[in-house]
Amino acid sequence: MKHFTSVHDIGNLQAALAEAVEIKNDRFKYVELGRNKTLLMVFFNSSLRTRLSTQKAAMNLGMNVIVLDINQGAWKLETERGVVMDGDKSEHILEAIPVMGCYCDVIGVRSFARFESREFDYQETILNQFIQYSGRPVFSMEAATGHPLQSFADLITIEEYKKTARPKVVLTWAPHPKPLPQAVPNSFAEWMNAAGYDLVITHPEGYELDKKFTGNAPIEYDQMKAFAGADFVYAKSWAAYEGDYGGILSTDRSWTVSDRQMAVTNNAYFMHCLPVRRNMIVTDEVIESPQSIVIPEAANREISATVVLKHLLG
Ligand code: AN0
Ligand code: CP
Repeated sequence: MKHFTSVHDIGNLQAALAEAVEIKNDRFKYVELGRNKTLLMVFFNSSLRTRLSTQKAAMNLGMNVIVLDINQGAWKLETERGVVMDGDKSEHILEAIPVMGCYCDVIGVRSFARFESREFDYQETILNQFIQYSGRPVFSMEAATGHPLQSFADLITIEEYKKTARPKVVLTWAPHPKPLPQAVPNSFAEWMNAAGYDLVITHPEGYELDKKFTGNAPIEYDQMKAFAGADFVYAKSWAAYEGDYGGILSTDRSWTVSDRQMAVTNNAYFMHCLPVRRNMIVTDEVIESPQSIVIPEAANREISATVVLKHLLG
């Protein structure tokens, strides 16, 4: 695997899941693979899980790790070509990226959607610049349109908890005070489709995601109908993709996942990528219930990252 930016890069999904089980049974099995190899993690945005789980994954493989927070101590980077750099940005990303590539063997990049231009975000301009100019294998730690390390961990988690071969998985929008990227729901839909699960997406009208990711997954605008018989509920807030790109179209708190909706499911497990705002996305009762698997889901980030780094090293 040269780069890891979507489900298409992981190859056979069943083989990848088998590797996840192998790693989970013995996380240090490939500790020699990364000896004297260096991972550089570049963060343009905040992180708790991705930072810790990816560093742990690299340590599982015997790698050295460098973390760069672009917004804390690095030079402010210009990302557009052709700009007269007479403002507050001291360095251009077109020099910064190849320089970063000099000091490492693999690069992870976190660069969220900016919501300034749908084209800029959906072309994955920043991530692709790393791929083009770093000379290193690059992986997404959540880029503008996808968060594949999260979705891979989500898939591993569902495989661990599912009681039927093809569970009903409901991706539900939920309200949030800030406009959030579509990266997590995009990737989640893509991975669930690839796994062949019965995926249903529910959100208020106007929140349709890019079909490139959701494919043929049905959209049910009635959240209660969507939840009926669900085996897994995956909550996430996102801003509009169509029309008012990056806009908040609804603040309707009846979409907050509560016991009311969970009652019509097939005793569904509750999932969320975290960080989650309680009583906006999900009530205290649901996230604290025995059906909430958000912590094992987060724990599996170490496993998905270990499998992906192993591929990038191999
Ligand atoms: C980010 C998002 O919604 O994409 C990261 C989630 C992993 N969440 C926030 O910014 C709150
Ligand atoms: N789920 C996830 O990617 O969390 P962080 O933003 O804390 O890394």
